[in-house]
Amino acid sequence: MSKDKHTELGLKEEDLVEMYRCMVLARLCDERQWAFNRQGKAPFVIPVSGHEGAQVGSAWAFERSKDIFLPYYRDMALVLVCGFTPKDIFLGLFGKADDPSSGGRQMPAHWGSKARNIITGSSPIATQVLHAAGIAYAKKIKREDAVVGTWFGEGGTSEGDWHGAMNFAGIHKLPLIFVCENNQYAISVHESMQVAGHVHKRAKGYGFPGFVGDGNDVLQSYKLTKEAVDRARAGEGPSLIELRTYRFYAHTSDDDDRTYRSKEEVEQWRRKDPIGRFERYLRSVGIVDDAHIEELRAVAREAVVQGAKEAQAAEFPDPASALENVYADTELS
Ligand SMILES: Cc1ncc(C[n+]2csc(CCOP(=O)(O)OP(=O)(O)O)c2C)c(N)n1
Ligand SMILES: [Mg+2]
Repeated sequence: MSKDKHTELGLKEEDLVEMYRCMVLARLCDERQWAFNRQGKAPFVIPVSGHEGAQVGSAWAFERSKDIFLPYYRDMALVLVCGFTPKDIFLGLFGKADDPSSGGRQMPAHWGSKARNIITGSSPIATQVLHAAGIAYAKKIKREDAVVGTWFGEGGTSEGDWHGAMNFAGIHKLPLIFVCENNQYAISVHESMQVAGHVHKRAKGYGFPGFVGDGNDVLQSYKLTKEAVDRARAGEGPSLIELRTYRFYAHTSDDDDRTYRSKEEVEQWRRKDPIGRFERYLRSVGIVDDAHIEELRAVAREAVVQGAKEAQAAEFPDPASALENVYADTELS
């Protein structure tokens, strides 16, 4: 009898259930944050829905205790894998004092957490990719057993920073994995007007391998990334993984996607929902049934409702502390 797909990948039942839980949590947090935005309670939302398979699959390939994560703003499901809780997500959304990313100083979705090896990013796209190359270089020089992962959209690959990091990684054979969540749009700009050729093929020009996979298939996203992480840990250098996916909502709460894509196109991609697909796989191998799915979803819903409630009740930062961790402490004469 042939083995199940996940067994071949070395994933246990507990892994799959936890991966599914993170995907569902991200989706529910996303829906909740949109509701807060529409109620006027959250000024700015960056949605994750549609990207959960690519994010959870790729993040799962890393070792959370020692590897380093440099995500971009859309990576809510990724940071949930790294240990963020729904409460953490909402603390950031509301800019509360206990927001783990910046204590309410950054825009929402600029993820960071020293305790979870997540390096906070800046708003200019692809800057985190350069930071990742620098960190991977330091890890290599210090001979530390750590692989660095950085995530970005296909729009980010048009930036000079991205190419500089790719070149540097290729020269120094860095333990660095570049993960592109290609959702085919950079705000309103379609991939056809953004990317000449194909993202994954660019790796060859920098002397290391590039791969493309279905980002709405969490297990395929895991497989490609895990193979890349294993190569990096064995000293074989960087890889570029392009995961093809789609975002279900507008770019942010400040965008109106009806002006550049059709309802039919969105509907067509919703039918390839990574959560539904994973659920069907889990059922097909007998890991979950209707009752189990309902129970998992109910627990996730409760965690989101409770996390949002606690974050709403939490304190804002003290205005007197506004400059803390923003500027260095200097003596004013
Ligand atoms: C250097 C820079 N240019 C422009 C912007 C404005 N901007 C923010 S997100 C974005 C689109 C990025 O698209 P992509 O990299 O494909 O990621 P996605 O949002 O689709 O996940 C742009 C142009 C920016 N933040 N930084
Ligand atoms: Mg994009």
